[in-house]
Amino acid sequence: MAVVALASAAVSAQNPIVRDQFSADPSALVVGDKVYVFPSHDIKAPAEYARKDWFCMADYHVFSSSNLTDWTDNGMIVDQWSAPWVNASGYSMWAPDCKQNPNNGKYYFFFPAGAKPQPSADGRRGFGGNRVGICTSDYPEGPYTPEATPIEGVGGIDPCIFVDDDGTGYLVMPGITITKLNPDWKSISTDPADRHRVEEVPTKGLVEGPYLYKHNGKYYMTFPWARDVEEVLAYCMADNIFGPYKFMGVFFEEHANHCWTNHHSIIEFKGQTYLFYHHNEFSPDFDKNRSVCADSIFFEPDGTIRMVKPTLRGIGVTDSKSQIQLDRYTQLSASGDSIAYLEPSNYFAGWKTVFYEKGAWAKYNTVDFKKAPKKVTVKVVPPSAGTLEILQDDNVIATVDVPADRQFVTVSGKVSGAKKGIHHLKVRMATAGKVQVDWLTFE
Ligand code: FUB
Repeated sequence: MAVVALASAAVSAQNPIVRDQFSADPSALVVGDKVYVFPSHDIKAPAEYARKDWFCMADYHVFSSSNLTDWTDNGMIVDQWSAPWVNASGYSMWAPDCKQNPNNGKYYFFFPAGAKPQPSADGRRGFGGNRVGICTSDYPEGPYTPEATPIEGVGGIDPCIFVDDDGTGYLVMPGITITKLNPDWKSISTDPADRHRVEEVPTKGLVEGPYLYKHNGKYYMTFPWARDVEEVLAYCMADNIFGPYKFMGVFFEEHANHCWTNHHSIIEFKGQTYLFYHHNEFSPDFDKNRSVCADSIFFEPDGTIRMVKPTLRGIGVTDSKSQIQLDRYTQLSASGDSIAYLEPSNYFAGWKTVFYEKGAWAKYNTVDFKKAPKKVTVKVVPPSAGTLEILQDDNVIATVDVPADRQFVTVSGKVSGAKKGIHHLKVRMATAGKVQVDWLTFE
């Protein structure tokens, strides 16, 4: 039944969506039939950067996807050496945002960073302070051109740009303040009537990352909140952009692995609302090296936000011909299987699903079988021995034997009775033993 084979399927990505580098603070933007994500970029501190226990961020990349499953890195937007006003040894390019200016169709990438030290009154050079700058482009994937100077009158971190239905742009900053942008989006209005501070928020634990979103005519001011220790995500609602807002509570709890920060954005894409956020899956022991994730978000009939469940399965429909990372499961059986890192010394290598009890299963929802498959190939990790059943919904469509006497790279099984279309996939241990699965794919 089982044959040795080599698979040549494409790798598909689930949570975290960026799997070859750290990424954080995702700002998502829908452009046509694609989603663009503008995260910040955590790196390991280089020798010249003294703060080894702190955020270290020297540039930004932009990612895109049309199926929310396969993400393309479109390259770098700007770095601390090419932005004229940025302190080139600051490693402080924190949470950005990018939106299209309806007045000229260009994409405006707003980013905070430590500015070059300025001469001080006593002649010594000091810290230039956190400022917010802009890069512009004709296309969301770039190339982007940085402005020579940061925005006049704006200090701090974590800019969020909100574009209202009438095309007016607003700059939202921690505090939380909302200020009208001038039509060129390179400056803010100085008219006090164009500025509002949101007062109806918790008085403690609000330091960063507000994100203003509009849904069904209501304004949702969402923000990270260090309610106890680590940040949860909470929100206020209003009928008008300048309020009054009403505090509504939490919609996303702390991460199980104690990442202190969270930072998010919300989009609607093809009729579904999604939350982009981050945690530290690829760096469980150091929460300044984070990874971007995405999950669905739902509104109750009264407009309130249902508590979001963070998943490993993430979003998007997975192609049955891709390497399906079963460890990014939708659901696991109550006992008999678990998820482990493939290589404890290299978290970027990803995870495996370990079955060690007869009857244990892992479910992976929404796989697109464009044609009824004839063959399944499973990449197993030695030591492995036992038999797996592959199910489409509740029907067994293949049985794959993994004999103990050989160190397989991949094992294949014949598929019969499978249907085409979008189905849920389940993999079940049919015998005693232990089988460790890296991925599986269909032909
Ligand atoms: O990424 C650096 C900082 O951590 C961001 O600016 C904050 O929002 C927090 O995520």
